[in-house]
Amino acid sequence: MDDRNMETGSSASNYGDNEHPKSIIHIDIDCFYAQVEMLRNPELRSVPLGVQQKNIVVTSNYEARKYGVQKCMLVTDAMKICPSLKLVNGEDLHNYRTASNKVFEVLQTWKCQVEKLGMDENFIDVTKLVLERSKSADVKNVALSGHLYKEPGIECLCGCHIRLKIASQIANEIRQKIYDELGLTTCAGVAHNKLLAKLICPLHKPNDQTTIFPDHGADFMSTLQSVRSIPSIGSKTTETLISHQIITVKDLQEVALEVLKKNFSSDMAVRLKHLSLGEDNTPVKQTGKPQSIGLEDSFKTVSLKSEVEDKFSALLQRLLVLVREDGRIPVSLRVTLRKKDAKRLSSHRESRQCQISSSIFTISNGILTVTEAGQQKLMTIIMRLFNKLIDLSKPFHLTLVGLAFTKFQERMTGRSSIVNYLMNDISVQSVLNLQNDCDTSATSMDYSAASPSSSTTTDLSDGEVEPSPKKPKKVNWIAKKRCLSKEDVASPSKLKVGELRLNSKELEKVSELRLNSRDRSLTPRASPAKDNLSDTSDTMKDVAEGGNCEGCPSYVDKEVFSALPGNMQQELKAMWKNPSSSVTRTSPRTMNKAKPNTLLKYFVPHK
Ligand code: DCP
Ligand code: MG
Ligand code: MG
Repeated sequence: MDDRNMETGSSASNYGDNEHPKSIIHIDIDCFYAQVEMLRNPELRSVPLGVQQKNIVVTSNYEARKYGVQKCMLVTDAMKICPSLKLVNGEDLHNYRTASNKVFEVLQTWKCQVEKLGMDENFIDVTKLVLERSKSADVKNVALSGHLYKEPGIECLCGCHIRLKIASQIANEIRQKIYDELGLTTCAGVAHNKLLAKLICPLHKPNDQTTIFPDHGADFMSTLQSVRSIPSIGSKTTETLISHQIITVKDLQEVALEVLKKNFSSDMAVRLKHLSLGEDNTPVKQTGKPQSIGLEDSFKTVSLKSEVEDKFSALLQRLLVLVREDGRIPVSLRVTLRKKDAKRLSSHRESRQCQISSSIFTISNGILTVTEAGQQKLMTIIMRLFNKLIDLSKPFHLTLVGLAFTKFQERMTGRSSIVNYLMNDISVQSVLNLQNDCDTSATSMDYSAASPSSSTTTDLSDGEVEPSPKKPKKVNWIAKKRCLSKEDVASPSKLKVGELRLNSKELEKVSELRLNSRDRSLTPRASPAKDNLSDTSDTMKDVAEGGNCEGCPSYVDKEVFSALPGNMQQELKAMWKNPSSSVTRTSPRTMNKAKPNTLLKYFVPHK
């Protein structure tokens, strides 16, 4: 990276100075919650509508916006400026989440990388599609769809103007399809990177789209009034920048890199500079299941432990609904607080998390459930974490509490581990993720930082995607070893990988059947649920009792385990007893060199 380039405002190589090969579309649904409500009740279409959460109008339809009803306005203020405002309660997010998932499904049909950002936004990398079309279309005469931020002075030599025009056509098709299939109107931004695509998107609202060419990136960025408008610049960075009188994006463009380096790491300083100039090289990362599922509740002030407990209890109830919809078993819980602090310019959250035993959750008729006792157990864990964050011997004042399940049961060892094939629910997850093929090596920009905080927010931050499993032979092998009942036949563990590559609907069905079969094969757990506030995983220690599966972790399918050769059973038990010396950490490469008489000889390493 050449610092001189940064200071003169020109970009450096890997941010793509003269070459702008990518075509990125950002889609944002218009007045999202309000549109969902209007679809449910078409009478609301013609009236000014506000969606209320607590005492805030979290969004309003465009009819209400004509009166000046803005997002996140107090209900009292909104009613003052628009007495005819119709309010609907938007605290149950279920319908919004369903609509959000449907939009994501539509976007997937373009066979491009799609990254979900919050509930109503998505990035689509249409680079390949644009290249394909540019071969067949009369590219020179291709027309731009929608608005252009600014007419170009000269054509960019890399040909990006034509490519972005093609991308704008694709954006229009995407928006049309979302409307035709779901009845939702959207806005789109088209650019050569995610940063500009997102920021240009709301330029013409609603139901419209805008394209920006790379040469106008820095110019457009200089119009942004606050550095906070830049996604990935969070509250802390904003505070630091403001304290150095860097308030607008233009300020950030103009400040010397050396000044930034005094206050941030060198990498961060350079990145801030690039962002201010509209340069961003983060990839569109295919979204899989959310990395965490959480809820927050904010309020004026809470100073009593009993009140905090009530807040957490209410959040937990709602969170358990979300987790049930998700279907994965959580193994880690995070508690977040925001302490009242008049001195700080912006909010500041503190969190503590711990592992939780998967045995708190049970699967009943294919549905993830938590018993009354399990819920109490979770509340005990939550309050224990709370006690770690707050010194109860002194008064405290909180303005926000949050709860999130941050990790889910997943394959616990290397790809080649036999453990993977013994885990009932895990195989379901792996099958469901066969279609997710993402580049986990690249770091993604944290666009969520730009989202305003609300009275109640849903943290469905996407990110980590499980690696696709590659285990046809072993899956089949285990299947043969099992004595199957008739209804077990649809279980994915008995299908060849070819059969596992199903469409999403079929996958859902398979998942259901799999969960049912898991339900049948799991023994009741004798050991009480336990949580572990330390860093070590207790999931491995979560031991089920009884039969010849004694000593196996509870996620192991007993039926499968008992079908294994004796020495393999022994080896697995030894491995579970002492995970640190586990053969499962063996890399696929070294597996060939495994000693005779280890369980590894039963398996063919992955290629
Ligand atoms: N939302 C929320 N709390 C906030 C901001 C938004 O609960 N502080 C919810 C309500 C919105 C949805 O998220 O409908 C999407 O947020 P947007 O910022 O995209 O706002 P809208 O989609 O409502 O309006 P726009 O047409 O401006 O995109
Ligand atoms: Mg929106
Ligand atoms: Mg949005």
